[in-house]
Amino acid sequence: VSSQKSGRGAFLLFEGVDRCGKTTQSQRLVEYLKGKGVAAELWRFPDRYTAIGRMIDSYLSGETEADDAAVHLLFSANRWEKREAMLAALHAGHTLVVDRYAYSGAAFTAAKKVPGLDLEWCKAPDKGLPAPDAVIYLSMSPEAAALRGGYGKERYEKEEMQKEVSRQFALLADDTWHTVDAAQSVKAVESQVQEIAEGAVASCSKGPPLRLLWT
Ligand code: 2DT
Repeated sequence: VSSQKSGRGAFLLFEGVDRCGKTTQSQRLVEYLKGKGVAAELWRFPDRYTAIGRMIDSYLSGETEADDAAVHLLFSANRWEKREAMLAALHAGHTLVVDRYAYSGAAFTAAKKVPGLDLEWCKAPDKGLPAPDAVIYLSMSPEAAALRGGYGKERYEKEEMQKEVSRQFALLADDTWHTVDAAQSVKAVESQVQEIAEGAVASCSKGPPLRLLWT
């Protein structure tokens, strides 16, 4: 795989419950792609370093309280504020390996079961964002994930919440999804991830138009 000038980079997205290995696998994939001569960058959402991202960070850490709908819209705005930079990078031929995106956005808020904030409501603000070329869903039961050294102290890191999140993720699976069993060894997961990524990078080098999310 090599990025051809006429094509574009691939948008590769990792999703999954907390502690499924997304962060490790996304870092390893970037290193692997770079080693193959692919211009690859690691991105993650929420991006906690913008003004909106700092509000999200303060909410997740439990430092501040906020209305669930308002917080949902902040997470979405945090993606919209990165839209132009994402498009520029992809069109410049850079492959983006992204750790969480709008699927986490919809799954986590819908998992709260707030009246009115159903899955369709949760998806609406992200409609029209750049859509991933491939979603790599690292599938793992919340029980197994919890055994991996336990959850941290952030707001959503509780087994009950994670169970509901994984139910919501299942409702979001679409034709870009590749489910990888995250309970396998790091190496086994890694090689499946590499195969999916190489396929997407190769087809994006032919320059297919980027799709718009949920439209
Ligand atoms: P990290 O642990 O990966 O930093 O995620 N989340 C994330 C949402 O509720 N909505 C979103 O749109 C996104 C991207 C998932 C921090 C937590 O934020 C949740 C876990």
